[in-house]
Amino acid sequence: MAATHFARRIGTAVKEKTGRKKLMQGPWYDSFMAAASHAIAERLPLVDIIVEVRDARIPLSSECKLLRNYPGSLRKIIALNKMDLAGRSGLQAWREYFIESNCISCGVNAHNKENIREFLSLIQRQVRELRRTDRANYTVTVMLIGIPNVGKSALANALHLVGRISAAEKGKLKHAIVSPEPRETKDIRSFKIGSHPNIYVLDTPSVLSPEVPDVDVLSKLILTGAIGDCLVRRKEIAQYFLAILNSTEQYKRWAKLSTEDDDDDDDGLFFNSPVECLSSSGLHMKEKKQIPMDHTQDNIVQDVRRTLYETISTFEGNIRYENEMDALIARQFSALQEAFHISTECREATHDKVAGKLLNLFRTGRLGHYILDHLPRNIH
Ligand SMILES: Nc1nc2c(ncn2[C@@H]2O[C@H](COP(=O)(O)OP(=O)(O)OP(=O)(O)O)[C@@H](O)[C@H]2O)c(=O)[nH]1
Ligand SMILES: [Mg+2]
Repeated sequence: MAATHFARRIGTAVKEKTGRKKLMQGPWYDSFMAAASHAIAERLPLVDIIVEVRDARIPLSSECKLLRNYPGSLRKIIALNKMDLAGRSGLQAWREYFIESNCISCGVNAHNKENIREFLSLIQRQVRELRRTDRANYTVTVMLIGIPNVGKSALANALHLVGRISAAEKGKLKHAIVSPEPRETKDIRSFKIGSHPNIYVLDTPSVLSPEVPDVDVLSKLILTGAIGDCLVRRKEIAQYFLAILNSTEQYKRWAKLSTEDDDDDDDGLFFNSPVECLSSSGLHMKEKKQIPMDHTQDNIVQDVRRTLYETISTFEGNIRYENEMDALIARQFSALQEAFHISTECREATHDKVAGKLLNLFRTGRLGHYILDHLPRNIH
């Protein structure tokens, strides 16, 4: 697949960087991450429930290697967060995959109140299950663990907000810092999410294996924002995204835009107004700002979608060949410059702006739903 070629380019760029600095491990694995991994690993045996938070768009690539020694058990839940960006229907097969792998999993959207209630119920069920033999009223701890930027802090806040109300908790509402940039959380912090028994959720700093993963996984981690954009030029990341988009059927859903308004957005993401969102139900201004809202005007997003549809559908080359995919992507960059109303500067600066805006639209779900990992073949 031609997207692999673009993934390889990203991998080569990262490897060149690590090679130049003579690093034996990924540049993300600094002394802080090493210390955080150590602190989390030490506490793991002491917590009652482990929630491995993964990005629903990459259910396998966002696995937290630190938890490999904690296979499926009553104690572990895999939360596929950012479900709104992956699409509910696409996640069903993954839920079945995790059931076959004896793992408890669930799709979550940290910004959706109803979803958080369901997730909290799942945690409470597991707590009850674990305590069936032990009725002592001890404090239950639930640790959220995962690679950077998967939404651990957003989930901690949301569970605290919802759980605290149902537990009639009078204590002060706490906030974990949530940010679109990876590696924001620096400490392990606890948030009360239930009473009788007292349940505390622990938000943790992100952990990523020191080994540089294969280029396929690496490029997905960069595209979804788990690894910061600074390792590779944004243009290369956007080219990789376009190669994926051009190879899928997603663009066909925008055919109507060539003639009329789009009305088939099933999760309301197009108009950038998350439905039944926690932001509209009690979050402070500070938190509202933390929900990644792309500020591109709706009519520009329409133009971008239309442009993408038209460039793909009128392209006569065979995008299975790398050079032809390259040609299509080059054409798309020029057309998108117009769609985004970017004035012409030097070519590189213009391309960088187009790339930044395009990645923002992808990462906030305004260019459709994507699950970038493939289900392992032996699973039906
Ligand atoms: N669309 C969407 N965005 C989400 C969701 N959960 C979190 N986010 C966004 O993802 C970004 C990262 O969220 P955080 O909660 O800071 O992620 P984290 O895992 O704590 O990241 P670090 O602590 O920095 O490693 C923020 O911009 C969040 O608003 C979700 O369910 N859907
Ligand atoms: Mg965090």
